[in-house]
Amino acid sequence: MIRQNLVEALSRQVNAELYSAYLYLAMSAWADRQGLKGFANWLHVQYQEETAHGMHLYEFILDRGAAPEFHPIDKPETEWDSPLAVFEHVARHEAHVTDLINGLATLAMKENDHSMYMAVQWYVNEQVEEEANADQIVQKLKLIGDNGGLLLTLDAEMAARVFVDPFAGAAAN
Ligand code: OFO
Repeated sequence: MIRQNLVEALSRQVNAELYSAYLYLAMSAWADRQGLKGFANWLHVQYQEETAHGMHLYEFILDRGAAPEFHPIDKPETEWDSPLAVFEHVARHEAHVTDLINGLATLAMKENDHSMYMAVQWYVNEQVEEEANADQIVQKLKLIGDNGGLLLTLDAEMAARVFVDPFAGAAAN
């Protein structure tokens, strides 16, 4: 049986992942309204990924025989000054999520819950990729500067991203 403080911490992380999904959806809508359909696509795929991250933890709680908690999802920001401002926000946000994930791993270890610790390790690795992706796009946007042609080239590149369920075929934990 999983301890209640761990159920609470995992439920908070489900909420944080669903907030991430909502934030990326708001960013996707912003990009769409700027005519940057490729950025909108990339951010929409990220919205789908974050939803999968949240649901995987939610299913883990259920698999451990506990009741997930439901908290309100915060309203995300909806306006940014530029694609660079969007991705600087993404980079800050993912660094924050990494802190949350590390906190969960530390808690699981402290409570001697190896199953939760193992489940959280997937997220530890995923955050390395999440932060690297954001930093890479920030770097590209800084190099592009005010060059509209290069921005459209990057937009076309971002249009190619497709959603692949990160947990397809995997057991819930
Ligand atoms: Fe769930 O990885 Fe981003 O936030």
